[in-house]
Amino acid sequence: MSQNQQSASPSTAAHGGELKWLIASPARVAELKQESVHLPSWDLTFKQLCDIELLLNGGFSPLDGFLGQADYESVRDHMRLANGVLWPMPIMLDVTEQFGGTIQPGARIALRHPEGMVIAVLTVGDIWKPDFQREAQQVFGTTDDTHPGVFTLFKQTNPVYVGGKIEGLELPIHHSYTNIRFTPHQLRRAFAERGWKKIVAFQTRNPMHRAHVELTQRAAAYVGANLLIHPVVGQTKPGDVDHFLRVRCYQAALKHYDPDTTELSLLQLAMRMGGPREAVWHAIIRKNHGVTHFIVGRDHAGPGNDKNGKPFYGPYEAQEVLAKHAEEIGIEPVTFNEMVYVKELDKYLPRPEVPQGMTVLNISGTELRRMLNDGSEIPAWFSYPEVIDALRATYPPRKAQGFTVFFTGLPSSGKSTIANALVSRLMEEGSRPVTLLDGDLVRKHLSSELTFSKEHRDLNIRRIGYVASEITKNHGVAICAPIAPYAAVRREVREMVSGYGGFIEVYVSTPVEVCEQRDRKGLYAKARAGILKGFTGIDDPYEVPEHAELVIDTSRLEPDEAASAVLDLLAERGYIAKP
Ligand code: PPS
Repeated sequence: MSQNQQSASPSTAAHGGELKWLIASPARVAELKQESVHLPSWDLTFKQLCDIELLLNGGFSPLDGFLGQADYESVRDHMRLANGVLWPMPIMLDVTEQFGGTIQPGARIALRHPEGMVIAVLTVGDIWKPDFQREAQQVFGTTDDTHPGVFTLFKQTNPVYVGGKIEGLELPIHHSYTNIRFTPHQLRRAFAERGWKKIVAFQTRNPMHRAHVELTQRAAAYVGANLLIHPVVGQTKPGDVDHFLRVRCYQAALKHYDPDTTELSLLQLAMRMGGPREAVWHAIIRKNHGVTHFIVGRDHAGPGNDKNGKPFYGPYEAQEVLAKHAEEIGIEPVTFNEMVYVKELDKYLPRPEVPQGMTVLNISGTELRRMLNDGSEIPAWFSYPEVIDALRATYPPRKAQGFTVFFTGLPSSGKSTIANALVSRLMEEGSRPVTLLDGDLVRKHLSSELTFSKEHRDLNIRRIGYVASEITKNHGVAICAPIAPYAAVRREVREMVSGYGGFIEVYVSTPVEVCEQRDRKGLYAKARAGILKGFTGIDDPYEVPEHAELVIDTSRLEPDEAASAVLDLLAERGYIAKP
């Protein structure tokens, strides 16, 4: 495929507008480089990098920068820009109060890749403090932070929004799969060169198995179109398998398509898991990439269930909302029924077409995870050998996976003592290398400059989570034992780790009176005397875990018994052999 960035395709972008390309001319880039030396810099987060890539390459056409306040409010409340153009997702640059305080409308900011390159220069239009509760309610229809989009908004988004036009210097650099990351302009050009007029796109964030291949082939045949497999490899749902494994699966699945009619391209999108609104957004993005049809399944971009176990959106809501706006976008949605394997016929059929009395076989995502975890055989009707091999290489059975045991509890609750006992027992067991990340040890070696403010405690826990996730990814054992008093950052750590292996949260629930009586370091006494301020359990809060895998009260259990309880749970879950 041609790497030329400029579009040769006559087809218009979503809503009939022009397809944007916000990278400046070489002469202007040289000027911007000079100018940016003197500008305030903002280091883009991963999510912002995903957003800016699609702004710059035209994937987010008609946007030509981050939304200003009027556009933001209009998008939030009406799914439209202030000029009435359909646009469902607020895209702003979120910055800290400190940074926001240093800039004014009209200022120019150098937006930098974490590796230091200036990606774009932003001319500040508006700066404002958004109402996150309202945004969550309007955009996601809920303020329940079990919803990943709401969680990101409440807990991981900076409090100040900046809007304004951007001038691009270069697209964010990628080091993986660079030969299958095509911009909207490149894809359109390729489609035009190949004479493809009708193209149906398939969005996914999961590995592809036979059912997906059958479904996409059927959809393409049904509308008489070529096929674009367009998986998201930016930010997806927390706990998803990493994109390396997924792309290996896509490449393996691709062998079962006709290369003359099918294209694979990766999309660096930061998903919000916003269900119906997200489906509309995905369709606009796909239209911008030159496709004419878009496959939308059941529960498209679904965030899962709310805190009461009920789905956030109806199963067909995304299809319904997209159908209403499809014409305006200029794309045809292709809805489909679930494809299932019919045993007697040895083939896949849409569920409603299965002849009566025949046996339908299906393996859900959860079931597949279980089969990989316990090493059971995955039937050939379900997937392709190369896909199964790729999955097995990353997801060995649990007995060979890494895991993290994360103790949390009040000071002197017994976390370190149990953690130390557990480390010894796991070293005796000997199946994997074991690393202890005890609260005091981490503060000495990794976090010596941090205080006990909320911000610093969160940073401390994120560091522990990061190290634990790396250890888990490399099939080792991380035993963490910080206080970790705040629920939100504990959840972040769970999400960081659980994509790579096991995560066992152990709440050491020893009552505060018992902890205070023990007072092994004399810190409770200091806190009571007012010498030590902000001490957890005395004048700083401890948010009790609601979803811990295990609760241990050391006023009732000896350390060795407590360690045994953890080992029993690890054995029950298949991570270690039964003691
Ligand atoms: S946190 O909140 O998770 O970052 O805390 P952590 O790093 O685990 O704390 C390690 C030990 O620091 C001692 N210490 C305090 N704890 C709580 N609040 C305040 N203000 C404080 N100042 C010092 C405390 O003894 C912690 O160790 P443990 O093992 O929990 O007693």
